[in-house]
Amino acid sequence: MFGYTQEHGKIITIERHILEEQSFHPEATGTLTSILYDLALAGKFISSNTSRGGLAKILGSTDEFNIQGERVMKLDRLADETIYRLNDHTGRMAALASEEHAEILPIPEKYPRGRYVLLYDPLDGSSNIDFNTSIGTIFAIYRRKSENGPGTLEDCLQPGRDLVVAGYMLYSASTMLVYTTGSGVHGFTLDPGIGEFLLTHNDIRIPDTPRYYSVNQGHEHYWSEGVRRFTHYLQGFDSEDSTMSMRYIGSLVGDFHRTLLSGGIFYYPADRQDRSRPHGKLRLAYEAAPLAFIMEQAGGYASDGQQNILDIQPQSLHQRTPLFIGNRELVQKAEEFIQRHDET
Ligand code: FDP
Repeated sequence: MFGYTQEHGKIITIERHILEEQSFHPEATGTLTSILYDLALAGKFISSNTSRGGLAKILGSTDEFNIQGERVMKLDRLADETIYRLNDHTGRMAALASEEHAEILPIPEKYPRGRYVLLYDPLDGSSNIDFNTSIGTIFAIYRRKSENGPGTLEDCLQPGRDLVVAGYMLYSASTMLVYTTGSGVHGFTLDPGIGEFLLTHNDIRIPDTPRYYSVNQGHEHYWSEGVRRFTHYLQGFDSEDSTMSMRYIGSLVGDFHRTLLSGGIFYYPADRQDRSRPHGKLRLAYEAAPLAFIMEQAGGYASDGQQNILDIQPQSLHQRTPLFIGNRELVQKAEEFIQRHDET
């Protein structure tokens, strides 16, 4: 009636939702709840800046290149600093790690350290920024492994299976925050009028019937035989039944979000285009693992083509991985094609 999709007619803010989730865990201290508030606040800051775009003179790039060798866009920088500054002094984090920085980001000595580490991709899909196309932030929270003192690299190098919270913010026609603490996936839409994230997508499940496949088909020339044949299978070359439409934004959060809500598969396989990155483009810790955790919670599955993404123990902060993510049957089909046609 008021335009909000709410359970039992209730309007539920993200704050209230997080508190209700916390009440199911009597042992909880409220720390994670506070971290999620801070991330939601970061999302509001970033959203406000992305929506002002050219007005705020923050489109375009700086003169610098990040650890990935990509030019740093001004909005990337702003998003990166916003998340760091909202989390460095709260006493909840042992360390942070950002896709924009080579090393982990320590908590300054003057501030207390906490029990968690936060890994984040501040602004994913940044090559889309200047074209007013959707972009996003991805976050992943783990419990620290070290007992005390400054957080360590080892604290940040944990398999996705050990995630405590994973989520993303999508800056698009509307701004959304989607997260899981391991008990379902919930989506909130920012009402810019009141500055609140309101529950609009409770307990998201990936639809059983897949709708779209999503891949940068411009790279087909560089793919392995298995990936090429899998794509032809999706296009219905093997059987008319499996013909699927394709959608590709080139902005991982946007492509993932659509796959989650519509059903289907997103993949960014390994390719032979760039010898310096034989495992594809996407980063295990900042992109693949948190999205895999969300997808699994929504009833789907994510693989690197051979194994569950959540089982991979990262060896380095910026490790890359092939990613196949979406409906379980489709991802397993991709694994089958790769096993049958590609050398390992
Ligand atoms: P971008 O380079 O614009 O930051 O991982 C980064 C990413 O975007 C993903 O968001 C996106 O899925 C992918 O790269 C797009 O890569 P291609 O241009 O090679 O398709």
